[in-house]
Amino acid sequence: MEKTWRWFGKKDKITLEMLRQIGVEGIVTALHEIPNGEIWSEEAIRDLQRYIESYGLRWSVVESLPVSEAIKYAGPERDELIEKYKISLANLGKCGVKTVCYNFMPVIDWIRTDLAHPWADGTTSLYFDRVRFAYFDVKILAREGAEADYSSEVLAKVEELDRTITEAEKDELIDSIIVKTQGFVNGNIHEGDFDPVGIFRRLLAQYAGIDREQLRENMRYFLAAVMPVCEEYDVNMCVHPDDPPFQVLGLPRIVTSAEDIEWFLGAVDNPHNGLTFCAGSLSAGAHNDVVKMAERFVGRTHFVHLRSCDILPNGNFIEASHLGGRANLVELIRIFEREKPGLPMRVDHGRTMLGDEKQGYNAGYSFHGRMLALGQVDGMMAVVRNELQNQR
Ligand code: DNO
Repeated sequence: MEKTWRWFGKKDKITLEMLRQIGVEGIVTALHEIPNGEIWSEEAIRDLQRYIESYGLRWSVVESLPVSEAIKYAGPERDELIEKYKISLANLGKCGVKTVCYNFMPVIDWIRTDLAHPWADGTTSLYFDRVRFAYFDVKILAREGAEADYSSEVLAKVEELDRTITEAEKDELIDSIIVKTQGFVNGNIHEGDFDPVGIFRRLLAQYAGIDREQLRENMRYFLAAVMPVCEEYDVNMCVHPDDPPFQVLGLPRIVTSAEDIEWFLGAVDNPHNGLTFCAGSLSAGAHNDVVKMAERFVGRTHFVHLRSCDILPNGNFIEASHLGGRANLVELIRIFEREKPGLPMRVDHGRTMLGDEKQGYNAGYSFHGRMLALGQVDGMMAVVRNELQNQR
């Protein structure tokens, strides 16, 4: 697989010079400064591409070309936004950037409740705590009917937490769930936004009455509309699975399981309609057998995120070592190296360690932690390639 790295553009403290030194071959990035829904011009794409190439690297994958909310909930401006999306795709294709990652998660992209969960060795990682998440939903967001989505056991713990939680802890929870994890991935809420909870409530309201079936239909509509451009310019679209892979906050999530993936691949059955195989997101769902899913969907996988989660007995999940957890990266690498050796792969997230915590990196996107993970993955890939050679 091609070793790629998510880089957040010229303002990223982690420079292309540093990445070249640690063996990165391809860059995963986006035109982060262009607002969601606006056209990516050929000139702007070429400008960033030339910059990347001047370091001896290539722009391998776009993550993400964001799909605007109105496309997801089928607002009146949907067709106009899709036309713009098609122009951006064509411009990327003309420049030779042909793998485009996006997601179809309503309102909120990936979700964690704790961005610095301590490990015994002094490092920290990302974490999802079911009770704290329910607390956010029931007590902070105060979403109508939220209680119905949680067990009585979880609700009892929410009440318990309510007796001890401080205002500062509440703010931190809001920051973790809807601010710090969202802005830098071109999400709906950004650091410094006034009243993020109010913005969030307004966004949720746009999805009133939209259930799984309707969201699926909107995804099918979007994919069918962009496929002709993908065919013309040989661009591969690859949807990122929902993270975590289950329903949240009363919103439908439709890329959570093997059945969901089968559905969207079949709904628009075109090889350009594919998947970002995010082992981390998928492994956070107890219903997902990640290795089996890789075997089943490798043919339509255009991009891979290597990361692994552990699900704890209380249902919380933690981002595990890239060498451990439920995802079984060794087996995944065996499948991808055998079936599609050229696939772009990036290590996804890493521990915060060795001073990363002082750098203000985007949540999950440390330097040392990701470098360690890349070293581990690089080693696994070398062993797997050796196995494959010996079999020939
Ligand atoms: C989080 C990322 C996601 C991903 C988007 C793709 O770390 O994996 O935010 O980039 O969902 O559109």
